[in-house]
Amino acid sequence: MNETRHRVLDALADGPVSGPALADELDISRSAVWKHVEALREEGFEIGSSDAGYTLDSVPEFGASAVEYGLDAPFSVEYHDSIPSTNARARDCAADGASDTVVLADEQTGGRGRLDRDWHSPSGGVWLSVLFRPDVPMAHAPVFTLAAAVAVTRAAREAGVEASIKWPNDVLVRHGDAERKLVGILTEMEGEADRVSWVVVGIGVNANVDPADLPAEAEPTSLLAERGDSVDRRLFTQRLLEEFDTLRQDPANVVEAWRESATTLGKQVRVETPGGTIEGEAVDIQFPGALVIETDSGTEIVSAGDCEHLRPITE
Ligand code: BT5
Repeated sequence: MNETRHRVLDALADGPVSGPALADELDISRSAVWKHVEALREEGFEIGSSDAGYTLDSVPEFGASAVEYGLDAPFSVEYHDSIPSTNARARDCAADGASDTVVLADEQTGGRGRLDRDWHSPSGGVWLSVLFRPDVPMAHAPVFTLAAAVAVTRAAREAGVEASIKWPNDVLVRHGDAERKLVGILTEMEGEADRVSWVVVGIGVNANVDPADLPAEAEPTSLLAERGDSVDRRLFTQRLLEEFDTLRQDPANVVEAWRESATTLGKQVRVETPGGTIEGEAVDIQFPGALVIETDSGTEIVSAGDCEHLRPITE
């Protein structure tokens, strides 16, 4: 949304405000005011007009302007009702030179997980990718995956869902011994060794989605299923982006924040890494995201892999 339209919205929210007063305040013509008001109505804002002037009566449920309006983070949002993959689109935006851009969709038709796996993304989810250009070496980029996991966990908890993180990138909800997957995160990046050019953090949240519409073998859950009613996706997305914005500015503190939200530490784990399977107790996490595992034959430090929490062996 452009700057003037933002200011029109802010003035309407404090309204009623008359067209001429708005034109004066923003130093634009009356017909420009009218055009902004019409454009906002087209985007789903309900704007009333009476003798007293314009008033903002309601904000659209979801979409680019809905998320940008009232967002306390410097992202511009691009929204699609349906798109193959928000990560693919964000990578194209990166190639065009963009930054601090969020690509958001209601539905993805070709959503991707890690290792080219499918990510099911029916209508009703929060499928988004954040494109930004942090001033860090490539080796530090995994910290942004952790930051995204912390941000989405905090937003889920605020929405009343007791989520926690499984190393490195899954956000789960526990049901007794079972852990159900609520969120998946896929980070992609490009750059030179000493400096990242761009990072795309893709976050897929099963928000207002029926878990029956997701692959059963993944043992999925959703905010809808956990809460018993649908979540306000606009507010949820805003909280997620605001938390992520704060965390990305302070990479050194992300690991500590991650520890507070994670369930992996202290657990017996089995991690499938590119170099083989490692089993043992997960004892710590190290910047920018490596897991420290005590195995029978010593300490292993793992920077990537698929992690399974093992049940404790009872004698
Ligand atoms: C992930 O991969 O968990 C990363 C998923 C990232 C998705 C986001 S959505 C926005 C952005 N745009 C994209 O195209 N991608 C990102 P991984 O750890 O590899 O898990 C993939 C596995 O999770 C699949 O093989 C399924 O078993 C399972 N799965 C697929 N869809 C799921 C869903 N909606 N909920 C829970 N599990 C799912």
